[in-house]
Amino acid sequence: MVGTVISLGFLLGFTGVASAQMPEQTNEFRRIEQPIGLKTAVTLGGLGLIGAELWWFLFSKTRSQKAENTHGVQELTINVDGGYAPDRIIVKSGQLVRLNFLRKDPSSCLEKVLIPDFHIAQDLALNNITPIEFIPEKPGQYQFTCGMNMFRGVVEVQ
Ligand SMILES: [Cu+2]
Repeated sequence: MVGTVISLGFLLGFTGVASAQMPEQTNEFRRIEQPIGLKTAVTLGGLGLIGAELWWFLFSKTRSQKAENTHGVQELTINVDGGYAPDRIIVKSGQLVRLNFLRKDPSSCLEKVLIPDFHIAQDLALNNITPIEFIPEKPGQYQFTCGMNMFRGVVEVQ
């Protein structure tokens, strides 16, 4: 669904820019001059959509979230469904972290999660929560990945 909206946005974006510029490039189109305001609006609209597009691909997929601290445990649920959401987890050093991996994706790609820096390699049960605990001693960025290193997330220790 989201993918469809994105590609539609792309299409509209490029068509918008292309059609707005066409009258300047070919003689046959000169006669049906559109008001400059409309051309500008269409061009800007197109560029805006392309911009939104880029933003989506570059930034929106990184969803960062701070782990909730309850009774000395920094806890957070991570949805495992075509990737990890959130995929940037912010925690404090020197305190137990519990990441609750809720795996909804049946693909074997995501059946395992690895956090090499903490020597963790854990199988995730489908449609279940698998808690993973560790204590990050030093601030830094610690990557976690699926078994094949295709999907990634980061634990940012502050
Ligand atoms: Cu994988």
